Parts: sequence; C-alpha cells; structure tokens
Amino acid sequence: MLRYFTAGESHGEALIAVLSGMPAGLKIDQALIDRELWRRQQGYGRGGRMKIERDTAHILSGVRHGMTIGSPISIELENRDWKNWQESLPVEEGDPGRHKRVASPRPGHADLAGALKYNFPEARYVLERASARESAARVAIGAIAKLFLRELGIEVLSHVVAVGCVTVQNGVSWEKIQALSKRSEVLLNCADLENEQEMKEEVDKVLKTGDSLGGVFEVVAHSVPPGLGTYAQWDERLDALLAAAVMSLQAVKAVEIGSGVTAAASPGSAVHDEIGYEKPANLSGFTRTRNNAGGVEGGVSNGEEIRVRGYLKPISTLRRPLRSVDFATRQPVSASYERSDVCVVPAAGVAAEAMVALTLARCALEKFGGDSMGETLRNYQGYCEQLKSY
Ligand code: EPS
Repeated sequence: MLRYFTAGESHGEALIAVLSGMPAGLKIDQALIDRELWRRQQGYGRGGRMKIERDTAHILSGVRHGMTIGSPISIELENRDWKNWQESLPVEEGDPGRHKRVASPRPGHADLAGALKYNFPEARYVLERASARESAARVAIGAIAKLFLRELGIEVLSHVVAVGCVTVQNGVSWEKIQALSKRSEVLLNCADLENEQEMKEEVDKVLKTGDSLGGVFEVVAHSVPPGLGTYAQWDERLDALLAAAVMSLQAVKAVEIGSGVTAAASPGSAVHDEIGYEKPANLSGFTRTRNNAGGVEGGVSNGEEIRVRGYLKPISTLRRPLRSVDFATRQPVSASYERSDVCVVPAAGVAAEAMVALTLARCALEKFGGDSMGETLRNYQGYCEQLKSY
C-alpha cells in the first residue's frame, strides 16, 4: 500500500516527506519535482516568505541511479528562512528570552484550538506545524505520484475557478488547463484572462484594506480508467478518499466532486450523465454527454475526467487583525500578526494536485500494484485488455 507522511515546521531547518510503497523501476525526473515545487510557490498575493524560499527536492533515499528501488523514498526541503529563526526556535533548550511568542490567537487559525489541545501557553508551536508551508512536502511526493500515474497515461493538473467573489462561469477544457500549467509566469492560474485580471484587482483591493481572500480551485485528473476505488466498503470509496485528501489541505473548508453542489438543487434529469456507446471512443467504448458526476459514480472512477473542487476560506492572518484575547492576561487585544499571504488559491490548487495524484496512485497500486513497474504495468495492460473486450 502506498503510504506517506510529512514532518517539519514552517521555520524549522527543513521539511521532510516519506513515501513508502512505490514500486521499483520508476524513472525519477528531478526537474519535474522541482517544477512542481516552483508552481506551488507562485501566484499573485503571496507574502514576503516566498521571496526567501526556493524549494528544491533533496532526495535522501529510495532512489538510486535515477530509479525508485522499492524502498521508502525520503525527501528533504530546506527552509531558507531557518537561518532567521535558529535562535528563537532551537532544537536545544536555547535562550527562552529569544522565543517569539504568538501572544493572541488568530480567529480562523489553528492557534487557539491547538494551544488548548497541546497545553501550550501561547501558539508558536501550533503555528509552526499548522502552517501551509507543510504542503510543499506533499507536493514533492505528489510529483513522484504524478510520475507513476504518467506511466498509466494519467495526468493531474489544476486551475483557479474563483478568487473572492470573482468566478469563472464556464467549464474549462483539459487543453486550456494543460496550457496554463506550462506558463512561465503564474498570476492566478486562471484559464480566463479577463477573469484573471479581475481576480488580480480583487487581490489588490484587499491588499489595500489589510484583509485577505479565499477562493476555489479545481483539480482535474485526465485519462483515469474506470474502476479505481470501490463501493464495497465506505473507506475505499474514491470520492471519500479524494474529499479527505483535498480537505486535509490547510484552509480548505469544503470539497465538491463534479457539480455536486448545484446538483443538490437540480432534478435528476438535469444532473445525471446519460450513457452512450461508441467503439473505440475510449478503453471501454461507453461514453457520456457530460460529466456532472466529476468522473466518480458509486465511489468508483467511471472513465471520465475526475474533477474535484476545493473551497478555501480567506487566510486567517489579517494585517488589520480581528479581535482576540491575550493568552496570558485574557484581556481583549487584536489577533497576532506576522508577515502573511493575502491569497493562496493557485498554490493550494497545486498542493491539491499532489493530494489527488497520491490518492489515485494509491488506488491504482491497490488495483494493479506489483513490486516493480514492469509487474504493475503488465497488470494494468491486462486490465485494459479486459475493458477493450468487455
Ligand atoms: C503561513 C504563513 C506564511 C506563509 C506560509 C504559510 O509564512 P511566514 O509565517 O513564514 O510568513 O508564507 O506559507 C509558506 C511558507 C509556504 O511555503 O507556502 C501560515 O501561517 O500558514
């Protein structure tokens, strides 16, 4: 089974990701991993931190001579900002006088719940691990999942659907999303240039007012075969796994598969995707006129594109802080403010690509998995033959 963990704090020395269960013999493209890390760092509305960091993957284990060897893969990402925090966040006891307290919890952040849970007198350690900096580690191993999925012909990308109240109205084609991913400059990762300008203006507006913005991204997985995930058990349903994977990203407050939200208010005739047959249109020959299901029916991929949306709350660190309470005195104060982002929707979309890729890779390995890529691909090709002759 594919398993993964991350470790590391936002201003600690490094982030670490461990990916276990990847078959041996997968070619590793270091440039692709670094490109994914770069993509996550982009986007209009990021704060000063992104000027400091230059994320690159330092692979420590599990890859030799450019190939996976079936052993756990571990990757280290350096935190360049560490040099500014070594004295205030040392591993050793250090000088308590240098500690940078987070004196009042930010509404919307993990600060208060985390401090209560771990019995910390203030929120520094909470912030350090709850930070979305952690998602960089997921992107590094997500890139390896993407390399694996590519061997099966599957690709995963994202685009931004909304920033604040500016929303793209029409569905965006796979080709447009692919073109977006090749841009050398990322503004808001939105396929509609007019909307993207409006989104930028929206970010500018909140930059002036000291506020923050949320939004919506959509992750699209292209060329997914039917049959990943199963309705047989609740915790093996692909939609449930995707929802948990995307929801686990910092600031995501809702997840939608296909047109799930509007479907709830529509009659069945306007929602369900009618079925046709046109050999050899795709692997199985069964076709759809539309994809409101977002590529999953009954917890199983149905052969259409998988479309998952993540809804982000606005960043909870505000330059014009909301009311809070001082941890020590319990007196009303403004919530703590350190440097922060204003809008991270494009970055969250890239992190969600990684989570979707890891989820699909896990399901694909459960169905086709072998210890080597050769064995896995043989199993996959056998299944494709079965679909073709169905
Ligand atoms: C974050 C706060 C900011 C963001 C950070 C997430 O960091 P800092 O406190 O160092 O300014 O930039 O995101 C990243 C570092 C990143 O790599 O995405 C938070 O509190 O969640």
